Amino acid sequence: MALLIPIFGDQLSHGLSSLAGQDKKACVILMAEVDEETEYVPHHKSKMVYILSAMRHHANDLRSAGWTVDYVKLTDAENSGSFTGEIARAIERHKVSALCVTEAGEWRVKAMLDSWPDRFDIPVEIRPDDRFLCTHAEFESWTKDRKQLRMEFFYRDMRRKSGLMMNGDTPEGEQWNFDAENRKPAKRDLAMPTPLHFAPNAVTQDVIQMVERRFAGNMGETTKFGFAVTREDALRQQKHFLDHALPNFGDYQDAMLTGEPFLWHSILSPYINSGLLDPLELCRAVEVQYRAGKVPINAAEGFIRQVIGWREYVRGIYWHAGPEYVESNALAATRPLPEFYWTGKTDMHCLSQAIGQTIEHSYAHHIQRLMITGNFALLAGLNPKEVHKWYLAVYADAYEWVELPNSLGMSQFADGGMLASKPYAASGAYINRMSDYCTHCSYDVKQRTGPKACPFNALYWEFIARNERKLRKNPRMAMPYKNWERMADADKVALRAHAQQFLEKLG
Ligand code: FAD
Ligand code: DLZ
Ligand code: SF4
Repeated sequence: MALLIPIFGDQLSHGLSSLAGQDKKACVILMAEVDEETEYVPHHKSKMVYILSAMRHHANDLRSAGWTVDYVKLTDAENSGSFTGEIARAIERHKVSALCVTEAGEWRVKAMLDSWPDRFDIPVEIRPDDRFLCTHAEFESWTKDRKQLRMEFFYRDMRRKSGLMMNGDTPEGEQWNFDAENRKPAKRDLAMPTPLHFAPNAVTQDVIQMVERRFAGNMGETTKFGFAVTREDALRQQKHFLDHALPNFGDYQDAMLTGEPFLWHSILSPYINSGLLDPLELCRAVEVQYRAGKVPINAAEGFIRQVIGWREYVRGIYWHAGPEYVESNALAATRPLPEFYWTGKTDMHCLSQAIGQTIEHSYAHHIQRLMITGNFALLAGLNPKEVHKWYLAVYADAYEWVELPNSLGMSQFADGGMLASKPYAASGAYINRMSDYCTHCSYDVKQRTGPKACPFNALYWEFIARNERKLRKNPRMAMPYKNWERMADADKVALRAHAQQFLEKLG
């Protein structure tokens, strides 16, 4: 009689809680490629290649470490297409007496796990996922008696808890946050590191062929596929980032440049989220670089803030908000997602750059996601659920727990401000300040109306006017509303008419 341990595609960690303390000889690990997971959104081809190849490599690593692994491929003739179906088949194959699993990463899969004790009539142990710094109970207790759930205060608690960049009770540099030093626009003459490219081996080639055959219509290219698919290679990219990109990460975190998809970002999120890299180990390595005088404080603190601050905070919000969070639509936005989100074919250069590199690499950095594709969707009033599904589909690092609060909450303000204190809405001026996109665009960022006017400008004012009733009282929106009120009526009419004409053409 065996203990069955199912491991999902975002649980590729040797220290996974469901494996801790188990007698390897008495266990069978089950890993399964299933339609249910490959089809809940039309995943980018590279995202699928990454996850399925990393799963296959992880299964081999576990076998080398002495575990018995039963691995079901998507193309196996008997594959039932669902996790639950595969558990049922494995119970038959291995005479299973009990199940042990690490908790699910999202509501959909949690509901499935919760149904297993009744469905299979054997003991099912669900263990907490201890790859996060903040437990569910800690986050819930942090939310108690707070009117607003703001990341900054949560982040300070995580600094105290982890001891990262702390000297006793005092933050390193006597300041919690060096955000103001993270906003330099980048110049083209700076030498930029490129992330390591890992040439696909035979296992990855097999997955590429299968994905190209089975998901021919999905977004993306696999010809340039170069993600790491093992922990060993992910650690190589981690070291490469620490040595070459981290020193400038702080300064240029918000910058964007034509033809430069990566700048000084780490490109580590796919590895952290699937479990190949340990986020705390990574943050400790960042602090070592800082203490050794190799990177400035705005880089080290800025990076650690993203991981133990934002990443942990959005996970907390996801579980706190509940399964109905996905239905939020505080600004009642209903416009369908334009076709160019899938093709990149638009004459707005900033959008064609951000979407084009997404098609090519299944990657865009934070400011591109927030202030280009996200900002446009917000200003144009695109349906937030469609926007959410797009982000979930197209990025190699996308799992619902991390993607949903970022897209629906932070970027679309669809939760009415549970996550962000104000909408991240901006006109072309912001994009022009933080990038060189406008100098390569057929639109003129300085014009607000007329055939050459940058669409973001009129759309911005249309957004302000359209949502006045909902946003006017937000103290952080006082300035834009003051500016709107000061504007001459004729200008207001012209701006709104221009935006509406543009939106009509959008479909
Ligand atoms: P870096 O810029 O090098 O940052 C370092 C690390 O910090 C990242 O690897 C990531 O683990 C963490 N991080 C930074 N910002 C965030 C954040 N806001 N939330 C959570 N973690 C963060 N991140 C995902 O991991 N998966 C997603 O599906 C995802 N969807 C997003 C959707 C939208 C609309 C927005 C605005 C942001 C989204 N993010 C998501 C957050 C962020 O854009 C990515 O984590 C980051 O771009 C990943 O690239 P990187 O590893 O080079 O990050
Ligand atoms: C994203 C993804 C894909 C495309 N395919 C699989 C799969 O076939 N098998 C699997 O175990 N996991 C896959 N994943 C990742 C899962 O969607 C993720 O692990 C679950 O949503 C659990 O949160
Ligand atoms: Fe984007 Fe407007 Fe700049 Fe063109 S001019 S790149 S549309 S912000």
